[in-house]
Amino acid sequence: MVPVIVSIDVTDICDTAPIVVLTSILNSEADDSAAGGDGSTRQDIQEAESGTEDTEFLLRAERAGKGDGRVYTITYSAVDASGNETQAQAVVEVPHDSSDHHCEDPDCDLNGA
Ligand SMILES: [Ca+2]
Ligand SMILES: [Ca+2]
Repeated sequence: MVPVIVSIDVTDICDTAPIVVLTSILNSEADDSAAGGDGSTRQDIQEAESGTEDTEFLLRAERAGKGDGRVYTITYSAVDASGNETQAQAVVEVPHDSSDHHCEDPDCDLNGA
């Protein structure tokens, strides 16, 4: 498992401390693919508590052998004192070919692979 620490920068004109919570972490592949090639492991996302300001969790650096790489999509939502809500996402990629792992997004600093 690879520890992931998310850095969140949230600002609001009126509210100095908007509430930020982890909404979801989605895995683009099955937890344990029937097709094999992904290690027959389950619980590929661990220690993540949705609904809380959780910025530290574990992601498994594996992907299906016949896939084109795995993507974990991490979504946070922020709500200000007026009830205005916005969401932001970050992605962690597990590329199919480990000899070519990099982040496509220049602003992305999350690459658990
Ligand atoms: Ca698995
Ligand atoms: Ca956590």
